[in-house]
Amino acid sequence: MFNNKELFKTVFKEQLVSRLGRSMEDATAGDIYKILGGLIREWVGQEWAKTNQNYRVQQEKQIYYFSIEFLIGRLLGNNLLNLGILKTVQDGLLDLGWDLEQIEEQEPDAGLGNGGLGRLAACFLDSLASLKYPGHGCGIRYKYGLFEQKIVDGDQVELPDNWLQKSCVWEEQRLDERVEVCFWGRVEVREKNGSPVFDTVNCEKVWAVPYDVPIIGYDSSIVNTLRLWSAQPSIDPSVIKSGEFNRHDRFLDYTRSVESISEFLYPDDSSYEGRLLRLKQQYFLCSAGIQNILRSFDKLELSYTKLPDKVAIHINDTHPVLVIPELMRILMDEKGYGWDEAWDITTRTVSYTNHTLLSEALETWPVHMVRELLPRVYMIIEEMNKRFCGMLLERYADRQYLVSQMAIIEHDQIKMAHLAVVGSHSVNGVAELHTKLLKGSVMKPFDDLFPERFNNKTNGITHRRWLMHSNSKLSHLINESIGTEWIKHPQQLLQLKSFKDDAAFQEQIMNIKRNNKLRLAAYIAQKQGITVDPDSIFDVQVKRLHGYKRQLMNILHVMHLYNEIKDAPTADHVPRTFIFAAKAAPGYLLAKSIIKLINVVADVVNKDPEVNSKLKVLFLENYSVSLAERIIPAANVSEQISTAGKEASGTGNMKFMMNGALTIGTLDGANVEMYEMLGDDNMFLFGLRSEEVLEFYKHGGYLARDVYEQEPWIKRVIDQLVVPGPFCTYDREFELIFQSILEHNDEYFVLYDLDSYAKAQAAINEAYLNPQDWASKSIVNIACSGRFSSDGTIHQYAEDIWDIRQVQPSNFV
Ligand code: 26V
Repeated sequence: MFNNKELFKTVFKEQLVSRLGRSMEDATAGDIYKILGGLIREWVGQEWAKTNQNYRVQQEKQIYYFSIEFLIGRLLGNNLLNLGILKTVQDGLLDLGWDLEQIEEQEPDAGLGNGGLGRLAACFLDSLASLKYPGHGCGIRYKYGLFEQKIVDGDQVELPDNWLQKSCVWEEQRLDERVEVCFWGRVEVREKNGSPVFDTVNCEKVWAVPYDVPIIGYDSSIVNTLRLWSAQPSIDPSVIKSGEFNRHDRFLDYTRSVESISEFLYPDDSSYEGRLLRLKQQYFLCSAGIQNILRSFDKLELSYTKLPDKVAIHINDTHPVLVIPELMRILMDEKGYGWDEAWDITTRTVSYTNHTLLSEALETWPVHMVRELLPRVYMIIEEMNKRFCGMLLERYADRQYLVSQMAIIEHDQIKMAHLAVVGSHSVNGVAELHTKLLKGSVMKPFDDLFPERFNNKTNGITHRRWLMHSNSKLSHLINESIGTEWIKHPQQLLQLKSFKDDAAFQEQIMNIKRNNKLRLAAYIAQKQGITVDPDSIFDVQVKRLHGYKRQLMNILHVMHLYNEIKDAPTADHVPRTFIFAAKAAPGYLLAKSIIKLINVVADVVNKDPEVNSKLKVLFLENYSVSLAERIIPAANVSEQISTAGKEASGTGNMKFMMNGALTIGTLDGANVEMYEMLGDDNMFLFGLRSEEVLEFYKHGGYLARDVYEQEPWIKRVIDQLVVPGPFCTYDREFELIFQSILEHNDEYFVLYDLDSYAKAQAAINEAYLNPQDWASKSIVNIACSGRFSSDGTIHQYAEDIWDIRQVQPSNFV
């Protein structure tokens, strides 16, 4: 059935009629998508059941990856690819008059994430299943994903992302596996056999209902599970009896407040209520997930002291860090363990990844909020803090300042990263530089105390989605040249290096790139009515909008190019198309202002006949996984230009590299490791190094105003932000940006690095003028990208942190 086109067509047509009451002639693209999705779900059902049954029977150790974000994007194409039936289905549909790509477009993007952190979780799930590791995701089934972005008059407008509107073909609701999560209430202490017992009474109960999404491995016969929890009202019969909900409006209030828990990803946290809701979400995820894990573990009928032998729990950043006190609570209050034993079990089970050093992104929660919402959990955190500080006091009698510096609770705030480090057995950074900085700065005293806990796991991306699926032509060319080994062993891509000077291969690579550019150009023409030159350099910066990522530096440089062309319209210029896509956090005004600036510059540049054959600027709205899949294969240049030391790793950098784009970048995050492989011949480095940035932060010595005064072209573009002219329609239009540079002294060193950035851009123009040489660099990039497959990363997590093993489906019962 899986690989027989004729059979596929017959079954497909039957299903269309029986399920939708439609004939092939009357079917819409939406119908085709629905039937195809349903068929795949049905086909994987058996393997899904088999995988789960075998995990249980063989008592394999399982890893549960807890994350507040899972940016999985669309699943149809990837599922077909991983099942090995992409071609059969593609051809079958073509016979029936449908183009698979068009059908894939019917699927809403599951945008349950914001950026790299959520996409990493999704890539990891793909690698776990493909490498036959027993690993599952645990997240929240947000009714609305990250907002849908529209650009109206150059401004970002946020609309709700109602991705579930048309129902999701992949998910399976498992009502029978729901669990109850408790909020509020009061803790009562009683004595039992001489020991205190803690009961939380009068709490508000909420059902956590799981929705399971199958995670299909590539040619692995493994189907793991992404379990997403949805909040639903739970009405305790005793509450109904006492007349609590006699009033209809109170019942509605309760229902509303419960449903809001899984309504939005990142609810607005500018108010107290918003902050509280985020905390509720985090505990909801942790409590539901832990209860679920323990319920599965109970089936093994083992002592809980064996939990770390059978279960690994990983927390993706600190959002799910309440798994630590929650596991402690259940082990002590419900399973009867004492503190020390519960602590040993918990810390041996949990591991943690840090994803940022930015102090504003390190989470803290006010004591009073946690104490009220989660009284028993708070008691446990307080006890953790007391014991930890006691230990520190003994150890650092001579350096008491370390105690307050390292405490979990300080100034009535709970520091979630400290809780995570103290309550887990492994803490990892996501690129070598990031881990080094983590150990040397933010976490220095913790690294001194627990050196064995800290380790590095450089991020990775799944080459199945980011090369095989999104750039199938390139993938096929690779197969033709080095065979298909690389698919299971992506490091084998290195063999491509031997083709770097092969003229025929170079031409094929360039042809594929040009086709991808044409495809993107068609999309741009359709969306914005703008024609772009496929022979111009496609220079791309797509990622969250943030000061440290320095989209501002990029657009200031574009303004400079515009000025240069206007000054000398007949001079030679290598044509460039600058492409941006980015969402800004709704409350981040500076970021929104940068989006506006990009759009204003785009409008001016694209409409100016003197300029627009040499320069084009595009801002593509609503950046998402599927848009990334369209843009990245078409890029010639990848902009990875963060202030050194700020980007923990970056994963977009790896995706571009894998698709043959050349990077212009700083020595930041995983760029450093890319550079180690690529060298100066195949990458365009510029700007401050992280040590230099650190030095400036520590000792000062940088004045943005000096650069502004001393470099005329820089002064000119900065002035253009506020003085009416081509980019500024009214006086001081971009004052916020202007001030961030000159009044707040350019926190991210945009002006400092601008000149060296411009020089690196000029070097790119030079290189592009030699197509053979450019193709050769592009080939080396693709060849070296296998190192950044998430398969390698997952093997390292499995061996060094989780201690899990690959299963053999051939041994399955
Ligand atoms: C969060 C926030 C929230 C408050 C305002 C400022 C701010 C800035 C950054 C963040 C990021 C939180 C964590 C995160 O998403 N880190 C990203 O994780 C990726 C996967 O490890 C990594 O590649 C990116 O470099 C890192 O930024």
